[in-house]
Amino acid sequence: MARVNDEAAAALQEYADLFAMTGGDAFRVRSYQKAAKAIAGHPEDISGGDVRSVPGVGEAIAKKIEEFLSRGSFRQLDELRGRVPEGVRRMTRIPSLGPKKAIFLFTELGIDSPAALREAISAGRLSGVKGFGPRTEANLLKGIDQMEQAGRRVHIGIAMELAERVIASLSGEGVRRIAHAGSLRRMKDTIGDIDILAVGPASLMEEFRAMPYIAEVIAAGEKKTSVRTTGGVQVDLRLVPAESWGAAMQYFTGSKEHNVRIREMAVKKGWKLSEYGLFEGERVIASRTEEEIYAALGMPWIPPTMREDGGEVAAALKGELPEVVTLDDLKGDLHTHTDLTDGIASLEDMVAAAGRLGYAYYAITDHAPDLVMQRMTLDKALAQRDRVARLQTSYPGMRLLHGTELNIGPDGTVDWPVEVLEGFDVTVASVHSHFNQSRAEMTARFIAACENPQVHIIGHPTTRKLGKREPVDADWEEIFRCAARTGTALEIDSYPDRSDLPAELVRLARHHGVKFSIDSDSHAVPHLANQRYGVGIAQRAWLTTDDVINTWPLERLLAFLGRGDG
Ligand code: DGT
Ligand code: CA
Ligand code: CA
Ligand code: ZN
Repeated sequence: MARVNDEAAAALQEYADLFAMTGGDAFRVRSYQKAAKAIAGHPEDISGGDVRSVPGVGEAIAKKIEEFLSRGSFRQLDELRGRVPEGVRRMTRIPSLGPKKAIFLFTELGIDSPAALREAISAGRLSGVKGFGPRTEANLLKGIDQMEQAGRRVHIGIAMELAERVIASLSGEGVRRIAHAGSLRRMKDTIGDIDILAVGPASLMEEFRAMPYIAEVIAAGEKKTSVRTTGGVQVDLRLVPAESWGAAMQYFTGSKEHNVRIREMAVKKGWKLSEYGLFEGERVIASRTEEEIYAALGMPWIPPTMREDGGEVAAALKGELPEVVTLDDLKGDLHTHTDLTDGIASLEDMVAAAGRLGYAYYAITDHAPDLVMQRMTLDKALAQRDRVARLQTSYPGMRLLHGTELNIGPDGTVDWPVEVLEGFDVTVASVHSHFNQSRAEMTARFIAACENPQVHIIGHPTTRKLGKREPVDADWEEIFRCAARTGTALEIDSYPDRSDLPAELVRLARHHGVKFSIDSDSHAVPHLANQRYGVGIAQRAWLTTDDVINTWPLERLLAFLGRGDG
């Protein structure tokens, strides 16, 4: 994935925020935001070509980006950064506090950071200030807590891209092995710090400390160096002896609870297990590969995603580890968008990218009319269906499915009538508003959606956004029972800040007999690759191909969707 695009997009987005905060013209703010989105989603590296070829990037924005590419910032951004302190910018990331209010608090009351805002609220300095009633104050305090918690962990998308960048930057001559371990290898949806192991020369540590992405060296030793990156994430790099590679990977992959369980077994045999190997006294029993270590303890190799002390060791000892679903097993994607609604790539570009992934089927599911911002109409949907049919002739090996992402209203109804819905090959129905309904109302809402025969998949079910929005409150077991009974699949939305359903709920749902769809929810070409995160969730929940409808051959999938003869 094009890293420089993300950085340029982030700078432009920051500029848009600052521009809005300082009273800039709303139309121009929109155009910066749109260009930032387009640059982030652009499949080619913008440093290689002309940024003017990105849709939505005109001359003025192109100049800013070119300056950014040459020196890491641009004049107008520097100027606004000078006017708005860093702490005030962090205040805008408090959920429920917009840029306008943040700048108001700064200019009127001198509040210049989230911590200062918390103090001001506690000291009652905001009482009587227009627009800041007791309820708003309570929401702000909650938002500050949420932000601080989120600041300590990052979602897997950020961590994985950073780990790949670090590994690429260190993979020079003399480095014989380098890989990530820890919670990232176990594919947890949030990551505390990134653990990287390497076999290489001692000079690698020095090289690492000099990398441009490093903001602070926390600890520098011969065996381990810990740093904080410019993005605020901690990375631990460990040099390990070549002959201990397997033992080190096993140890530092964790989880701690899984390792405790494994070590107990070694102890029972009178052996010792450490990051250097499995030993009987001084004698090495196994150390080079993870496979040898697990084998010596009487088990097959356990996939990292299952190493959570959730029964995997007992299952492995009995030879009953399930064969969990892998990325290669996916035959298609059932939830994707185009520029007809809020995607940024055309239908043709999205389908071409799906074709390159070798999919057997691919669904286009733009939003239905309820989300008024998207300006969808039946005419547009039908015109898109014609385009899909024409495009199909160019993809003999990949079945294009014309679908839609429906909006589940507060009462559980969806935004097109039955006769329209029958015309789609596949429908995903999701909640996009009214997140604060009571548990009973929310449960009834999902159950109504599942009971609708024209709803095939419930999209991003909890609607959480990591670090931004809590999951909705609902009786999930009740909903899972209903989904199993009605043959409604639940989505594993692979977009990393959603990661929704989360693994614990997937595991619970599976016990009720629910089927799942691992979808990318792509809004741009590079997002298609996010499927790997959804597969991580599925593995953490022990799903096999039988549980995941988009690993099935086309015929079986169509039968499940009630579109069998199509
Ligand atoms: P995180 O960073 O909070 O997302 O989670 P992890 O699992 O990456 O935890 P971390 O970075 O503290 O340690 C990486 C792995 O190293 C951990 O999963 C297991 C192993 N490890 C670290 N400290 C200990 C320990 O004191 N005992 C054992 N058995 N294993 C440890
Ligand atoms: Ca870690
Ligand atoms: Ca660590
Ligand atoms: Zn959605």
